[in-house]
Amino acid sequence: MTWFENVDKIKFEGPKSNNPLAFKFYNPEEKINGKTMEEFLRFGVAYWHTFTEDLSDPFGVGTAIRNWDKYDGMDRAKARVEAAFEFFEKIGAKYFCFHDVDIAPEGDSLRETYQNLDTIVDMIKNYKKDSDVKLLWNTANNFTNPRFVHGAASSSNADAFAYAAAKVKKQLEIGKELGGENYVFWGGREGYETLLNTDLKLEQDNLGRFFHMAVDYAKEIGFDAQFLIEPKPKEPTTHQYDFDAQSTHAFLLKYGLEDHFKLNIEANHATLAGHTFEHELRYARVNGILGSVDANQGDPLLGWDTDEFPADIYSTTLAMYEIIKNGGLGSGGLNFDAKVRRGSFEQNDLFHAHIAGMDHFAVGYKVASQLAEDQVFEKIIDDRYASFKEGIGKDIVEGKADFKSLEQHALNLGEVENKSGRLELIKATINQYLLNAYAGK
Ligand code: XLS
Ligand code: CA
Ligand code: CA
Repeated sequence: MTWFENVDKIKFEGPKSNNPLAFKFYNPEEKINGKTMEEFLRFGVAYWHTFTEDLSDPFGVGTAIRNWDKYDGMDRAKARVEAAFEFFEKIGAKYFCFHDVDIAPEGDSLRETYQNLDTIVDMIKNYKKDSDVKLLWNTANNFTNPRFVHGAASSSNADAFAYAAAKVKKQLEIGKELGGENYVFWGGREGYETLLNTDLKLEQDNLGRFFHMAVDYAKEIGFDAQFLIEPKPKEPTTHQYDFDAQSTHAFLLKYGLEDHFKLNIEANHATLAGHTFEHELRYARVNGILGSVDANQGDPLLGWDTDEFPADIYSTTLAMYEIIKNGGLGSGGLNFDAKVRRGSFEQNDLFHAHIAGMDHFAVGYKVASQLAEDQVFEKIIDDRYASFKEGIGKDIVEGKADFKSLEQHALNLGEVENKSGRLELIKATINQYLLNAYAGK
């Protein structure tokens, strides 16, 4: 049985190819800095957007045409596993990610849900035996079901807190069973709609308690995956507690969780927070908490979490620059938390979309590697901050200055002389690198 009949394994054909089912820029075997693109980029497929998503939106029903939808319930869940492994092989992604509810339907009770999960997890385990595809991360969906209407770990209802804990416990066990390399917490409803009925302190303290319990349980069962929190400022709640990288970092520090968590940075969540993708990556990188990436993009005209496939090579270049400077993503990867548009309802669009995403990150990777090799930004930044390498600047950095010595320095200065920031030149240089990368090929 094959689920994608008209598609063979996607190959690299180079920038001149017109074949919609071929990579133009992503060459898995090409080496950059001693590593193949495949090894460095660690692409992941998001189970929910690729196999579970029906492309419905708040105003319209699903449009997706999927072979596996001729079944329902557990039969459909099993068909999806078959289709998923065929897709992973054909697109050549080595990782995948899922929520509990993506892989198996919820039963009438938590016990029945567990049974459904166990059946599917056994099946995935079997498929994994004949494949080198690995689990990048799994997670518990503690936001869709009405039981989480007031939140999960930050719910006003202790029973919802307990139910959420049970679901995470089960996913930690499954992560261990499937050799998951990371485990993600995205606080879908961990936030509030209004302060008028919210005990903000209790909710955040409970969230801290919940994360500690998760850390303890993972330790107890010997599950040593990297824990990741995925920041997002809003949607579905008005205010989400893991607002952005910086506020999540503050939360981790406040609750003594900093040794156990890194961040999963999503491009679209960055823009919802009013930041660039590279801002969130940079903040996480320089603070040693960049763990993994949800590779997508938003639509600045809409301002929702549209989860589009990455197509902006300027953005993928700056993102890959941060990832290169981070020394790669460690156990993390580039997970396409992205869905095809509602109008792209044919099954093959799933291939076109992933090819585009992989190609655009490959371009970004190549250009960013060249920028890093030529030390383009390093030179600019070194020069810009040169005043901190000698004299009074060096004293400031080394903690040898105080207000009295600074005043003395200022009194003798005359006036402060600044140098140009040269932003236009910098942008033109980036474009030059982008345009030159494939020139003549
Ligand atoms: C939703 C999030 C979600 C997480 C995993 O906006 O991106 O899909 O990645 O729960
Ligand atoms: Ca995400
Ligand atoms: Ca998202």
